[in-house]
Amino acid sequence: MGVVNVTPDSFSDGGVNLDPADAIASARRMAAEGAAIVDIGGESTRPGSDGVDADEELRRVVPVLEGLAGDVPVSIDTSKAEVARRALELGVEMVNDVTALRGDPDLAGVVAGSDAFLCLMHMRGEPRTMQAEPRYGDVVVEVAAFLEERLAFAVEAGIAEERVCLDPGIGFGKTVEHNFELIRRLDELTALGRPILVGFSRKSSLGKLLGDPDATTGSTAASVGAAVAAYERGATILRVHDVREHVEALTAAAAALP
Ligand code: HH2
Repeated sequence: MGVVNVTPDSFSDGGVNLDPADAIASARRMAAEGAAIVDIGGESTRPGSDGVDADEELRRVVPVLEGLAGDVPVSIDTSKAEVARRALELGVEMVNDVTALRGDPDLAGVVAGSDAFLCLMHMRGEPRTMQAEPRYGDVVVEVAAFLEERLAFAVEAGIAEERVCLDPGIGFGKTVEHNFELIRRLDELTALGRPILVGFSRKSSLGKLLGDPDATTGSTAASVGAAVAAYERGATILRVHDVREHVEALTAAAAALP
């Protein structure tokens, strides 16, 4: 899954794809480089961010979705029913909701009324406050219980279980150690029986791991290392900014694994 943020303030590619023509070109390039789907987002969820309203989010993403319609498989990174509804009309195949259907009470119905796929992600707190001293008893047990509960909620709302994937939410209310613990014990999440999506790409934990305590991003090389480890532990969708590098590394990893 390639990432295209149509935002001025995303933590690693803010501003790069704010112009719709640039965003469309980036998404096309990612598809050509081997991305199976491209995740388009109009709102940053980086730590400390406040979010934008639906009108602004639509203003950012609609021209991009119109430009890509029919050409490139697209997922919409949104928590808002209104944005998801419009995106589905424009042909997106997946709704990627970082709030796991807790942000907008109407989103579950919008997804249930379509034949779209859905990603449910774990987040502790909200982007504005989530990195303030995150604490867990056992992070993996708590994330697994949360995802299991949100999956049951989605199914109860009429969304087919076969269309849902689950995501531990790397960097969303977690320390460096929490994030790596989730990858080390990813088998406890694959045991939930749904495909697991991991988004470690460029996240600050990678920069912190490599020795910069104030890092806000991580390198491509570190991102690729984390993605290969997640893949080896059973992740089937890797959400990444640098598609070519990840496709090459994952192709080699796949050939080398039993
Ligand atoms: N991470 C980000 C945004 N959306 N969705 C899923 N399912 N999983 C993730 O790990 C995830 C996500 C944050 O990364 P990015 O989109 O690059 O930045 P920003 O939120 O600042 O736009």
